[in-house]
Formats: sequence, C-alpha cells, structure tokens
Amino acid sequence: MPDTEQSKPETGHPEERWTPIHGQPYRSIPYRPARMPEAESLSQAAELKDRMRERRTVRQFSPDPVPTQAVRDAIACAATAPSGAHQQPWTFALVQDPEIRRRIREAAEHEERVSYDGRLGEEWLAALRPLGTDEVKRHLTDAPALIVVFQQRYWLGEDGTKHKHYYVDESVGIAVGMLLSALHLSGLAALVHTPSPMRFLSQVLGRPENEKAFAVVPVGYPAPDCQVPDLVRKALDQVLVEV
Ligand code: IYR
Repeated sequence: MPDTEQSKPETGHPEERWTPIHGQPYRSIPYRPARMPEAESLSQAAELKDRMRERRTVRQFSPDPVPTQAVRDAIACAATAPSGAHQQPWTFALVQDPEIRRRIREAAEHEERVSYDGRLGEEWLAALRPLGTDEVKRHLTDAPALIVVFQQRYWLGEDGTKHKHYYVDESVGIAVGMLLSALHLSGLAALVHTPSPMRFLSQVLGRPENEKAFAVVPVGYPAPDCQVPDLVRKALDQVLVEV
C-alpha cells in the first residue's frame, strides 16, 4: 500500500476503504441500497412513465406564485446529477424579482427579434412553426420564477489560474433533464428557453466570467387558458433498439 495517511480526511468514514489506483490512494465507502423487489420495480417504472408522459412544455403561465421551497428542492435534485469528474459544473440562479425578470425578458426579446427576423434561417423557422414560437417571450415575466442555468466552463484557482472542467455540456444537460423531471413530479410546469446569444444573462445576473448561460427555465402553473401544440411522441419501438 502507498502511504495514504497524508491524504486521509480527518473525519474518515468508519467503513472507508483505501485502494491504490495507478499508485495513488483511492478512498471508497460502502454503497448498499436495499434492492427493490422486481414487482415493485415494474410498478414504479410503469407509473413513472405515465407521469412523465403528462409533462408538457408550457409557454403560457399563470402569474400565481409557486412554492419557492419546491423549486429549491427541484434544483437540489438537479444538483445530484452525475458530472464529468464529479466537478458539478453548474450554477442555478433562481430569479423571482419582477424587475430582474422584466430586464431578462426585454433583453431576450431583443435578441429573439433578430433571430425570428431572419438570423435563424428559413429551414429553422419552418421547423419551429409547429411549435408556435415567436419573439414574444411573455413567459419570462408571467412565470413567477425563472431558473437560469449556467455552466461553469472552467474553475478558477485562488491565484486566478483556470482549471479545466470535463464534459460540461453533457453534465449540465443531464442536470437540466433532472430539473425538468423534478419540477414536473412536484406539480410545476416549466419550459426550456434558449435565447441566443445569451450573454446578457451573465450581465443582468452579475455572474463571473467562468460561467456561461445554458438555458432559462421559467417555472409556474399553466395559465387557465394554456394551449400546447398537439405533438405526438415517437413510439418506444422508434427510439429503442435492443441488441
Ligand atoms: N431560442 C428561440 C428559438 C427556438 C429554437 C428551438 I430548436 C426551439 O425548440 C424553440 C425555440 C426561442 O426560444 O424562441
């Protein structure tokens, strides 16, 4: 065994194990979740599938407030996502202040006007037509909460040196998927809004230079007269190949 004493944290886990990996000490702790009986697995999976099928992207929100703690808990769920080298390269800005939401909407609509006026190109605009989107982003001020998700492209050491983060897009994408699931399962509606370019979000929210906006997720309840496009999801046999 290599000399592991130096790297041992002071409060070691009672059942920690030290193993050399490429000559370096690797510390692990036991993971023994109770195994779910098969019948329960099947019923949980089927129920979850049905609940997830009810999720829809919502663009028309009621201004009714949402329970802030439920949104914080959903963010806590998202922050359990696996990430490259467990670097957790994300920051979630929860914005409820009406003035900040108004500024975000104003800046987003400014960019989106340019996009819908031609920057996206005809093929892209045609692909969006079935979704009924345009440059008017009422959801940014109607929804009572916005979660602005930032990816940390790198981390800054105390002396200002930049250190690489790995698989940042994948990690943050997984976290946003978990966020949407958690919000939905908590009874809240959401939308992934990707104004482009998104630099204004860093400015409005005063985020540091290592963070880059990834998406804005408005959260709330659907408006009483909310309409959604009549989309059809691909059948399982169109998306699943079993080998
Ligand atoms: N970001 C724009 C355009 C847009 C792009 C895609 I791809 C969508 O699925 C939906 C919208 C917007 O938010 O309107």
